[in-house]
Amino acid sequence: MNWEAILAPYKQVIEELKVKLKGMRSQFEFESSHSPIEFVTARVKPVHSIIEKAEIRNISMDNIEREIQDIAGVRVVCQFVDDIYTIVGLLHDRNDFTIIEEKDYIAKKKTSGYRSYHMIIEYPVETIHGRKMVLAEIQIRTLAMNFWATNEHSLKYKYEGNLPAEVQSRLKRAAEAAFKLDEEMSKIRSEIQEAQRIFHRK
Ligand code: 0O2
Ligand code: 0O2
Repeated sequence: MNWEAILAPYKQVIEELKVKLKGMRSQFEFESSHSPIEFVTARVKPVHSIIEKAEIRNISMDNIEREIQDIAGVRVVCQFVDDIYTIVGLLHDRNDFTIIEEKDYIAKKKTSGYRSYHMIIEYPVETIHGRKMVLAEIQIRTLAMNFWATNEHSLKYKYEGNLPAEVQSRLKRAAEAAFKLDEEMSKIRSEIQEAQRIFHRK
């Protein structure tokens, strides 16, 4: 398979989405209001991960682009839980892509303790061979959720997916602590924002 050719449109999609989301952040900053976006990262799934996921899920190579929805992945990280829903609302109002699926793992966390809001979108990308519809996954989460997910991901990698029970239960407790942190920060949100506005002006 010519992976470079297959992945080229995905690379373009994540670059375009990064520009658009970072543009939203700048607009909030120009208007000197609180930006619901702290930072944006993106990646094209590495070929070995695509192949591995296809094998585990019994997906034939012909169906990879339809069945693996996170070949293009964009992550939006926010300060507060409410910011996540502000972004979700803003993404709903756009007409440069179609939202085809949404999963709210904040309202309903995964058994691992994972929390985030996921959106699968269909994004039209212009190539020299015409327009191509490409699927992409947008993950929206707070800094605390991101901290947890990053650490849990590293541990899963280390233990090749088989986390010892003790580590699993520690991670579940850590997930609850991260959520508690989000709740506490939300309660003093207006004070934090006031402080950040003063700092920004200086
Ligand atoms: P800014 O304006 O400094 O935030 P790029 O193509 O270089 O724009 P790339 O290669 O995708 O982006 O980089 P990466 O590693 O995905 O990170 C994207 C942006 O997220 C970078 O900012 C990082 O500084 C920022 N970032 C990553 N992790 C954290 C974090 O834990 N906290 C904060 N505050 N930012 C983080 P840029 O793109 O340089 O732009
Ligand atoms: P990567 O690139 O290693 O992150 P579904 O088919 O709907 O049942 P699917 O397709 O896995 O499930 O979608 P889901 O559950 O929405 O998760 C997709 C991505 O969300 C994962 O990508 C992870 O990035 C992230 N994610 C989901 N659950 C967890 C979790 O328990 N811990 C962490 N750290 N991340 C999670 P991949 O494919 O695992 O790949």
